[in-house]
Amino acid sequence: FDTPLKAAFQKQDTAYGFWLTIPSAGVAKTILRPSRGQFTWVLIDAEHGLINDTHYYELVNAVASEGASPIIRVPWGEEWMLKRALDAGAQGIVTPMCHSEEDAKKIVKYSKYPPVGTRGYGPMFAHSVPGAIGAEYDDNANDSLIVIVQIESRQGVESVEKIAAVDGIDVLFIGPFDLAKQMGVQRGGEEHEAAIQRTLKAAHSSGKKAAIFCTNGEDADNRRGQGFDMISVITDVGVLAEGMLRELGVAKGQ
Ligand code: 3PY
Repeated sequence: FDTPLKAAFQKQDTAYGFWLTIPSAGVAKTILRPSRGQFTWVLIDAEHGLINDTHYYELVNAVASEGASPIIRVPWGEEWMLKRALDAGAQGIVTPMCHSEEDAKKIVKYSKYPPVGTRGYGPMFAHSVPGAIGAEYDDNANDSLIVIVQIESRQGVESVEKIAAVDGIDVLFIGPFDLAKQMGVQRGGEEHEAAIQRTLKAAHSSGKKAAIFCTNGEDADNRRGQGFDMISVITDVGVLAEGMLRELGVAKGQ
């Protein structure tokens, strides 16, 4: 069952998405409706921002009903957190701070139903998410859902080839902000960029996809040129603040 993100990966298309931090189906739809088809996925962020797991169901449905893949970033790679995100109908999950091969194996185990993993059964609403895996959910969840881990620490980068090789991991997602902080280096500096490039290469060498968080279109275009497969262009709050202030400046003749 090809979700929009999975289909883009199969076609080798660059999959563009954005970061949703405001718990509002209205915000998600306001962005997705006019851009229909151009954003392949939306990251529903429950690690940071205002979203918690009681918002998942409504947000997942809002995103899926506009033809994009709802991807939930859980607060941490805990089994119960992954289970609740997947049960709400997420088409993929992102877990922060994957430091090792063991971390990656644990995330795969928590994300897959037996006999592959240990995911508990109770997909409350996953069967009815529009355009998703639908009634066939139970039999196809293991193969259809996309498992994404974030590489955003020195330990993660040092183990990145082993993480990429873990069966069931689909995407390595770079968090450039945390990566810089955790490494104690400048964002955009030489060491930081080398870690990003090593992660990109490790993903592709293992036949996996590479993703990255960007803060604007120019940044995203640069990463597209480098061969990233999944790119977050900007955040909801980023656009709101920038857009409003830009127009205020115009209004003031600045
Ligand atoms: C990071 O840059 O650290 C992220 O996880 C994306 O916000």
